Amino acid sequence: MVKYTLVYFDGRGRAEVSRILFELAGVEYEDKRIKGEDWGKLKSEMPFGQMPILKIDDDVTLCQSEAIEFYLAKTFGFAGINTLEEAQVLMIGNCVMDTLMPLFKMHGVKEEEVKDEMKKKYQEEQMPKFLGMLEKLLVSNKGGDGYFIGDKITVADVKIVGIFEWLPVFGINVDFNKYPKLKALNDRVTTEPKIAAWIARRPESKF
Ligand SMILES: N[C@@H](CCC(=O)N[C@@H](CS)C(=O)NCC(=O)O)C(=O)O
Repeated sequence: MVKYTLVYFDGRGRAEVSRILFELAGVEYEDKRIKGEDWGKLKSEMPFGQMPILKIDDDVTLCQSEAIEFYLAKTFGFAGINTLEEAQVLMIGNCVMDTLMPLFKMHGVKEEEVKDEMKKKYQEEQMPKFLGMLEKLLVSNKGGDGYFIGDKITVADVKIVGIFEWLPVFGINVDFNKYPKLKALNDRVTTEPKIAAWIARRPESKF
């Protein structure tokens, strides 16, 4: 049996998609959560100075959340059924990360006025545009009542849940009713029994 250790802060953040993939696959792993005060001395041990990382059998260490997610998705069968679907899975994943980039930038801004301006633009212009495009991409797969790619859940669908979870963390209000297929997909994914069980028992966290 492969030994997996996922190391991240005590939050959902960039590790949650990987955690959900472990749950979906029913594969055991260690969910190692580093306290903020311990991070300073660990940072230099990380391959790229950041988390998450995934240790595989204590031999290999992967960094970069999206590489970790794709590795797990492919290993567990949630990355599409052929090369084209794999590319489509990565495509949706990149789209999702692009929708969140302005948020991450905003987070680093110190001046409150600039931050408020960025937030307003994000909430009123950028995010609605991104969500509209994602809704269209979803609909382009057989009307959008299933999943983003093919006929079964992939990591691309799991990543959508991230949008629904990240926005409230940053105080962004978006009317998801305007994107009914996306909203229904989020509901479908979060009520999938293994995922729902994880959401119900996972540790409470601020982000
Ligand atoms: N591109 C990287 C970004 C990783 C990243 O930004 N990690 C943050 C937490 S979400 C981190 O380790 N922050 C602490 C630091 O940079 O010292 C990924 O997707 O894994």
